Amino acid sequence: MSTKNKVIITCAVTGAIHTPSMSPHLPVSASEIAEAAIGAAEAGAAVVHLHARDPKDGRPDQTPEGFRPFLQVIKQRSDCVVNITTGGAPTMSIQERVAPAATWKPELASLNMGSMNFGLFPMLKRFGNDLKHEWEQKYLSDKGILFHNTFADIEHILTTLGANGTRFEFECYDTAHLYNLKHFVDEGLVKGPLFIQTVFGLMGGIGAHPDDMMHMKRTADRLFGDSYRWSVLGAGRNQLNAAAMSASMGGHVRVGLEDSLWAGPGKLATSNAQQVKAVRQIIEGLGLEVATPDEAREILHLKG
Ligand code: KMH
Ligand code: ZN
Repeated sequence: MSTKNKVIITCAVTGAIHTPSMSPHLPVSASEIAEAAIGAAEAGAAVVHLHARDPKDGRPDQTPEGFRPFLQVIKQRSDCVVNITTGGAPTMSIQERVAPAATWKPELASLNMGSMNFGLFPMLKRFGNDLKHEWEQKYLSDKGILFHNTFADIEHILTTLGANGTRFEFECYDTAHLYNLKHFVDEGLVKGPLFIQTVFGLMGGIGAHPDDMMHMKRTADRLFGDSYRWSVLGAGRNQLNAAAMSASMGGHVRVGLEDSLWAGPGKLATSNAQQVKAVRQIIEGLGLEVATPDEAREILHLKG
């Protein structure tokens, strides 16, 4: 089959950045996460990127058991590619973060390519009065959150999960992270095609201006030539314009409530599938096609 002009949509269905008080549509329980992932896949997402949450209060949960119930349902009802987070939440240790993907051996796992400040506190301005749980207030107030991804951490994840045939969504939040990835390519620890998820507009990372996007793309082109597949994640209100820019330049896209709660200015998205449908319309409007899960497997050389 020809995969030319096929665009992979990844849907990140819940994540660990947004908290339950911010939107009644954020999936929290295992059944909500499963239904959201299946709905996104039915709308056109070839890949679902998954985190778990504690159903009691919605806080991020990185225990392998927290993933089991929704992984089972998704596998029964969809052939989409499952991508398990190794980012977890920036407050977690690297041992906690790697455990779910080490246990469930998915086709894909995220891999965050450098340490950085993680600025969740700007969200307090918007949501401070609405936060129901004490943990949310504490989480968003912390101006000292470091997202810890040392060279040793990255190598640990690469070798632990690589041994199971898991491949990676390399999350790069700035140009330095592309150079970090190049180091691991030079060391022979990773092989192409690399699936590079460039992340724009998170506080602590690069901005979401078209110049920022072009700079990341040019740098990746220079470092990796044709041995990488480019995907774009625009945070918050940058989600769709960043995706449109990527698709129009031959890239892939990521949407989902992990990355943005919105369906337009001041309008909460009511589901992950809604965002997938919106980005699909853009892709098809550009005369491109959405990749099926099997086409995504072929493009990214996944184990299937
Ligand atoms: N929340 C995204 C910006 C991970 O799960 O490894 C980054 C992310 C991290 O998806
Ligand atoms: Zn994530």
